[in-house]
Amino acid sequence: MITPNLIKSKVWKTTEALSLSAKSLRMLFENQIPIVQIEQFATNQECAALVTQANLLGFDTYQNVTPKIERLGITVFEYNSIGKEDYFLAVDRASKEQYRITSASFNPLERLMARIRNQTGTTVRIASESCYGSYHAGLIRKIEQGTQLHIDYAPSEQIGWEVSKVVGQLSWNLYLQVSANDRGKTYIYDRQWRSEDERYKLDSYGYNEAVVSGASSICFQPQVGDVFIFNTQNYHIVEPTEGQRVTFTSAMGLLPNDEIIFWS
Ligand SMILES: O=C(O)CCC(=O)C(=O)O
Ligand SMILES: [Fe+2]
Repeated sequence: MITPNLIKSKVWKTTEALSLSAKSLRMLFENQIPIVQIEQFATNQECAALVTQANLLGFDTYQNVTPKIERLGITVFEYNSIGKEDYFLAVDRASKEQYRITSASFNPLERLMARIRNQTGTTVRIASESCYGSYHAGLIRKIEQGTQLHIDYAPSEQIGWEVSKVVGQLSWNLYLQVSANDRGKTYIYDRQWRSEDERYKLDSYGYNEAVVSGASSICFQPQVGDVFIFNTQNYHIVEPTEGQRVTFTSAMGLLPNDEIIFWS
């Protein structure tokens, strides 16, 4: 059990990455630890096969996002301005496209959901919306020029969507391809978004770095096949890389009834 009623913003008790368990997930939702790491979640071969298939289908570029980020799959972030109805109309096509990729290798989302189900014993499912049905979950994403400093937090960003009911939000990334050099690290700050931070907002998603001034941070250098999970109410930023940096990713949230939901 994850006990969502305990969720409060706390400071990190450690900067170490913990392995996946019911306890470490709860600590991550409560912002007591910065990351959960699952080493060797997938083999190099499994990851390479996903990248090959994704490249065959071709990536789209995120709308209204600089620097450029590419993805396969749809996001609530982009459909916020287009409309919820259109998002749900696009789910079927996105799921079929995802199947064409994962059927050539394996489905990282299903593997992760099964592991979390085993560890926590709680209901673990794809998010759904009354009247519209299932959300899409699972992007293949290329972040090569880095990101701005940002958060991903449905209670503040997806108002009016069911996913905004989560009491804590995480992101998980399976690193499918990374460049050999020492770049493309992900930095996470021990500083969670609060409503008064909106004055630091720069554009569609970036925040001025003054918002994290004085906050401690950790960074990690992903290896192919690893999964890293972190709390996306915390400010975070990905540094640019030279070459390819491809992940399989989605959002993951805890509902007040203890269910864990996934969406993109
Ligand atoms: O690619 C990464 O390491 C993290 C990307 C990110 O901003 C997220 O997953 O929320
Ligand atoms: Fe993010």
